[in-house]
Amino acid sequence: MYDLIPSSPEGFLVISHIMTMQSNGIIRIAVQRSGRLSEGSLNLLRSMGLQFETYQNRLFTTCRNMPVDILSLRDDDIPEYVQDGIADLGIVGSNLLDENSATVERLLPLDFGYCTLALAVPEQNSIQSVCGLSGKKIATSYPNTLKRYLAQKEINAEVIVLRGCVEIAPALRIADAICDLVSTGSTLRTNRLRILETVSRNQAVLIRTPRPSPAKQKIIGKLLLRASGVREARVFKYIMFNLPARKLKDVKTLVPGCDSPTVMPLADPQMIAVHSVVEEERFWEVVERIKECGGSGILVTPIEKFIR
Ligand code: PRT
Ligand code: ZN
Repeated sequence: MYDLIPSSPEGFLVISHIMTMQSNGIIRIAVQRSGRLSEGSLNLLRSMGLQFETYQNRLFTTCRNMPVDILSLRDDDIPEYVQDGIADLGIVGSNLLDENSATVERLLPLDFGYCTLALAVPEQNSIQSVCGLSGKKIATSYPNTLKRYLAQKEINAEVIVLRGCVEIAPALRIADAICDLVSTGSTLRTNRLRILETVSRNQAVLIRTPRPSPAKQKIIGKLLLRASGVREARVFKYIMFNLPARKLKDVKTLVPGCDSPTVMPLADPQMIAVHSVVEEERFWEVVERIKECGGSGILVTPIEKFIR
């Protein structure tokens, strides 16, 4: 028996449907059915080479080319489904994992669904730091995470739990401050709120059930390699440039590549061509250093897949 309590009636429906299915070694991946992580999750699975169709309101999709089923669920249900082995893998926001006590293994951050969980107060409010929240009311949908944070900072505030529309709580005088997810910041601006402090930085994460069978673990291992390949391809760019040969030692540490950069001779014996990969976030810093070392003809291309 599962001790799972799904957060929606639909959850019961999914469980009963799955319980009637034969356990046939097929890997089940749970993704958000309709929300901010849906498109990113399906794009990732397609980039991993999985071929499938998606139709609205379908709970299951079977992949054509791999022993994989995709379950489309409410995001809140995914951690428990994965914990209890109803799904073998899942994609959810790390904010949900921090909030939820489900026991799952975090396999890989996925580089989409970026947001922060932030404390915010009305623009005109005189509170300037989190210490000013002592004795105040804070509205949030993330009470566990917030309580942990407040305990860590030794702030004694009252936590008001709201399931939605947290941003209007100060205007309704339900709370003095809010603790909510922020991505573009436009909701805060519209409601004339300003960020006081970031509680956590979040993104979508690939999670795994704690005890997959050895047969399933083999397929999960393959899927993980593919997911890492897709992620690394997003994080890295392929870079090519010409360089005075004598400067190679200066540049080598900047663009180490997988093991070592590829170096090729040019018609001019004083010059070489260097090919390597560079992380997107270090990109401009690296290009500036290459230029300082006399690098020229710097070409950068996206990477389709990158397996280390
Ligand atoms: O129906 P279901 O339960 O599946 O979906 P949901 O409505 O609970 O979740 P959804 O789709 O809103 O969010 C799913 C996940 O996306 C979250 O758990 C986060 O990991 C991630 N994510 C990324 C966000 C945001 N960005 C985000 N901005 N989740 C919610 N928001 C909300 C936020 O709560 C606030 O209301 O968007 C508003 C702020 O957005 P900005 O752009 O105005 O700052
Ligand atoms: Zn949800």
